[in-house]
Amino acid sequence: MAETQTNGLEVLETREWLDSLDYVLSKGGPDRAGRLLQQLALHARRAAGVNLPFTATTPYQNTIPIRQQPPFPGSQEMERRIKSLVRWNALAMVVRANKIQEGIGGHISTYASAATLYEVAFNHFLRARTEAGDRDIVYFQGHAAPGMYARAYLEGRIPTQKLENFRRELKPGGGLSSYPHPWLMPDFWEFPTVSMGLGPIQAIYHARFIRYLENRGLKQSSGGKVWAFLGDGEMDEPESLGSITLASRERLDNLIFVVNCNLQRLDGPVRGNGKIIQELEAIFRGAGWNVIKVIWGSDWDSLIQSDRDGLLVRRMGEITDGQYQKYFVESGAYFRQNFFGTDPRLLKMVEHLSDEQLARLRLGGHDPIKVHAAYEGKNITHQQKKLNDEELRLFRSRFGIPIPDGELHEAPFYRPSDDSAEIRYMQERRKQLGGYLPERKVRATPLKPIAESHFEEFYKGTDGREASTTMVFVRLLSKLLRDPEIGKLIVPIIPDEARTFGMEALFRQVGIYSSVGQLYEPVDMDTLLYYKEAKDGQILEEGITEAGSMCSFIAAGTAYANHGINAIPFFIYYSMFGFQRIGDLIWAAADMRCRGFLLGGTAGRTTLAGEGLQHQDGHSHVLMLAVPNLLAYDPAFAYEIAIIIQDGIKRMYVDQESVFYYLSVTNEPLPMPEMPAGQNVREGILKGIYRFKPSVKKNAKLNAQLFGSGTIMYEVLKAQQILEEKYGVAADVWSVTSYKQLYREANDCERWNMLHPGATPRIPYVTQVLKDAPGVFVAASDYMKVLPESIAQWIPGRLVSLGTDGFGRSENRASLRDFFEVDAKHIVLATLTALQRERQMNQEVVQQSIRDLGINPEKCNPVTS
Ligand SMILES: Cc1ncc(C[n+]2csc(CCOP(=O)(O)OP(=O)(O)O)c2C)c(N)n1
Ligand SMILES: [Mg+2]
Repeated sequence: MAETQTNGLEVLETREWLDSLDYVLSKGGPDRAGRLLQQLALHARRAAGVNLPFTATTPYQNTIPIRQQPPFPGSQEMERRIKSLVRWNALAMVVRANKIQEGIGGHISTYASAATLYEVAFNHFLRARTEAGDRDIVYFQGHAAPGMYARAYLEGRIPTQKLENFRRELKPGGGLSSYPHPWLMPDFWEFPTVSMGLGPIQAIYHARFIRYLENRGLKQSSGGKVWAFLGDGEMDEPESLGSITLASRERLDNLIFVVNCNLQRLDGPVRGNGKIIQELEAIFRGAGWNVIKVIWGSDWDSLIQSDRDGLLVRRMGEITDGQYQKYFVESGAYFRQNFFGTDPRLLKMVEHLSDEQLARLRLGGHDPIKVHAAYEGKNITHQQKKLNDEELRLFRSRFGIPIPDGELHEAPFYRPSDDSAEIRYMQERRKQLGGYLPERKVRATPLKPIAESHFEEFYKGTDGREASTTMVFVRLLSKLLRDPEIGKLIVPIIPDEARTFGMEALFRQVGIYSSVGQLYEPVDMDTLLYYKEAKDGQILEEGITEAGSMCSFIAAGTAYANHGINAIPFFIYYSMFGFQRIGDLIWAAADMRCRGFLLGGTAGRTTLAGEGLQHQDGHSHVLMLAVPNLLAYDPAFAYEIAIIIQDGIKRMYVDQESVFYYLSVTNEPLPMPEMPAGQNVREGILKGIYRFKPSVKKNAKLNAQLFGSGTIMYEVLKAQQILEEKYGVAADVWSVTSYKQLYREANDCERWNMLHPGATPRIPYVTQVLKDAPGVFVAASDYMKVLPESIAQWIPGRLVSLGTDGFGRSENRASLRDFFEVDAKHIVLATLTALQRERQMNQEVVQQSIRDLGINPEKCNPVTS
């Protein structure tokens, strides 16, 4: 291409065409020119089959041409000085943190390369309050946190002491968290963005959720925008790009991604052999986004304007990112020779510039490449955390910070006085934009307690009729949806499994949210439960995206803070595709003090029949142990679900606790019993254990305590009967609704006792309730054995744990429970074995029981088979 362009005739021909186009442009404007070009392309294709190569990219130049640049609205000089102050203090924070404690860390270059992006936004765009009373929602790039702290310090919002304790949160008086963590800094950060990829996907779903709130009439104010500041390396995370079509499909013009293409990630260039800016442009344009590229700074303007034949822009487009990085660190002479030297005409374009000017051409300015060049270009690696005194001196001088050489070694912070021009300017700008950012506030007022009457029907049981716990949940949800107070606040979220969970009745009851309503006649229109989409629909039917659904859950579950709306999300999903699929988003939700209910549907390794290894979940409850502020329940009965959800709404929305819930629900239809009488049943359900069914056998010599959870409870109840009838063992059955709650509380007691040696020791709840329970202890659940074992040390006796360790199988429930050894016969055998170990039973009885129960002692071990 370049070669043919040097052919004189062609050059002339091209010129003529360009002149003609210029004429059309000047007479008819860009629209006319665009139509003409389309017609030309069509003509070339029809007449001679000319195939224009498909391209989603535009040339490697700024999207906004020089002519269309609006004038800069503020004082560039003042903003330059403020930026220098922010940059100095951000740098000093990291350098000081590392000087005081070697290796405490912190990123310098992320913020350094993005400072201009942030400062322009802070001074002119990011609104803490809009005229309509709305506000912008901002996802800050996690690794740029030092810049946000430094700015807040200059704004007078963070004292020097805290800045001093950056990354030293446990110091007296507290410090600043390394990255954005609402859990640790609940008045400052709103979004934990530092696990890369989670910010962009959450921003998309948040922007969509805002539209949902508006369309449903829950949010009055509008006009706020969602901003996400992102790294170019970060865009490789599947979460970053995986949901971008949602934004265009939903026409989310309230969403802005600012991708800082500094071409660099930690180890090296993001696309050494390619061009990340072009790659991202193609992806986003292809997905229907409006992409604005900012590549070259004003210094290049005159060169670009004189590039009549497009030689320069073509050359710019040829260079790989890796090579650009080389230019940033090389001399002007190298740049001249290597970049411009490929064509005498290019060389001519810059002959009026000295090598020095050429080098400066690439550095300085306000665009990301130049900011990046100014910092990184000095051979400072991306991971650098320490600077020597000479480097500090250079920075000090470049930023014009009045710190004498003698004090530089300490990298002191610097804040001009409140009445300095800089501080007054930045305060005034923020005032104009409605206040400071970031700032986290709880904007909703607590809900009033909800009516007990919604829950009462579930206390009575089903009178022998069979119902799965999923059906129970769905029934409860549909009742709550009708509540005059909280009904509208409920946000049901489903990734394409509503019919699996028997929720299709809700389609009709509350509708599926769609920003455009329903533009087609659904095929199932004539059925009662047709797929009804509506603009004010309440269900978020997300399609097959657990990650997207979780982002909706987070947007809804944090709306109490972000939007002053007590949205109550219920996200029901295939439990296997919960924590192990999107655990990091659950972790982020926890950090964000998100509220709401996660429901792991079709739960249980042996309860989900037929589906096999990749569907049967026997470990989500183990994984959920990890999330500090999550309450996890594995309920067996309808009334347990009612009590837990009732309490959850109270704790989260009335009492305003920063907790959220996980309930596993199953699809095995079973008769739901009535709630046993007794004061402590309700308490036991919430705390994790209560006696569900004592043995009818009085004064038995042999005793056992059986723990059951979820549907395995029914196997435990069968075992209770066999033990009583065939082996003379009086067994009490306990419902364990939450091993996690018991584990947490027992640890709490232990810890308190350790720290208070002289005081009366606290006794864990589980120990208290079992204190007079005689005999052996056997637990069975549809989860891994480690779950009951987590509380073994607080049981007044040795605990035998039966569980479902291993890979699932496609089979029916009975075979699965036999295979995993969690059915009634194995519970009986485990109990007899425990009794024998206590020397309360003869070995012969146990041996005989194996034959009687029909257990094959040589069967393979499910854990490894
Ligand atoms: C999910 C995840 N993986 C890895 C990291 C560790 N990490 C921190 S910064 C970084 C590189 C970031 O590069 P980029 O997104 O280009 O940001 P830049 O600092 O260049 O602005 C990595 C890999 C992380 N924070 N999150
Ligand atoms: Mg980068």
